[in-house]
Amino acid sequence: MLIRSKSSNDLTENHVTDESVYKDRRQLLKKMGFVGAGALLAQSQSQAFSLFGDDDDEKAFEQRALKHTKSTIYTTDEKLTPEFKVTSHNNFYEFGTGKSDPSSNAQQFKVDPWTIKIEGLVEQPVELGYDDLFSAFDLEERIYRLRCVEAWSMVIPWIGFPLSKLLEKAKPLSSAKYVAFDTLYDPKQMPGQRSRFVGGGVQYPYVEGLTVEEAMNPLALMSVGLYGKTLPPQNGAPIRLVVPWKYGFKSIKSVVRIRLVSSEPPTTWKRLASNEYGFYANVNPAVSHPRWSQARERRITTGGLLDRNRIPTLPFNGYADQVAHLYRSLDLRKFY
Ligand SMILES: Nc1nc2c(c(=O)[nH]1)N[C@H]1C(S)=C(S)[C@@H](COP(=O)(O)O)O[C@H]1N2
Ligand SMILES: [Mo]
Repeated sequence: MLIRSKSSNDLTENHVTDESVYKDRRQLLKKMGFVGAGALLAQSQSQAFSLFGDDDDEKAFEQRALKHTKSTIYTTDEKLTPEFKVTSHNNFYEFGTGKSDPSSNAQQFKVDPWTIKIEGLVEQPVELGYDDLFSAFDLEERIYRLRCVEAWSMVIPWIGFPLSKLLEKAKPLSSAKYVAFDTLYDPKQMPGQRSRFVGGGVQYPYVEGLTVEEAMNPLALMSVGLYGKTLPPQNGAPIRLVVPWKYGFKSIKSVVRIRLVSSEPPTTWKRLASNEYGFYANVNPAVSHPRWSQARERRITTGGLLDRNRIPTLPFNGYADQVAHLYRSLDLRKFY
């Protein structure tokens, strides 16, 4: 089948844990020769990158309301992370490595027209255009926890459709064992892709992957919106993956290509530091990152100065009932 149609101040976030983790990541990149010493001294990332444009007077990206139903299954009673926090505290290295860089540098990002292709080991390659993203599938709101490997977390009302529905359209062959995802590569629009300094030394495009069984799990979501509206660019507009039982870096943003493949595809953070970030990256309080514990997390609930809500991290980020069976034969210390 072929479907074709056409700033906040980040300082309040620099609490002790986050800051040490952040510095650790920067130290790693520095060791690898990607970041100059000057960058480590920079107090504020947004200041450091203000040379990429003073967009205060430029028009902000416009979101539009999305028709959707609310899932009664994929929900939680936990307090939602406020929308302003979900859209201003981001990791999207294509727009800079500071938490407030994506929201300040991505406002001019063009998401329409957009094409996402599903190809590789499939019977029927599929291509969706921008409008298809919102009309080809029923859209559902799901409230998921998002647990970053840096030990902070949010509770986010996403809107989207199951990844399985998209893959089924393409009819994967039985030889397909993995699913590979690519983010857009467009250095003209993404300052991080033009410079190692801005992009944290990541080899672009950002790539991610899942096993076919993981991709077919009902929890795996293709998100096209949050808080009732289309995604803002900093959250991965116009379409991104959300795999809530894995560390946040698996939830790849602004996806343009999905490929069914026969062997484990490269993934961005594993490629950068395979001893620290694995292919599976399931949230696991029992397996520490080599440089910090994963036993607890800072849940962002108000986004205010006193938002110091530290809670235990749950195996598979609290989704063990739905996904633990996928890993019964795997040693999760080895396959981290
Ligand atoms: N293309 C791309 N996708 C990405 C990232 C990135 O830098 N580039 N960062 C990841 C990380 S580390 C996290 S925690 C989540 C953050 O998603 P959010 O900003 O919507 O909360 O996006 C993930 N997806
Ligand atoms: Mo993350």
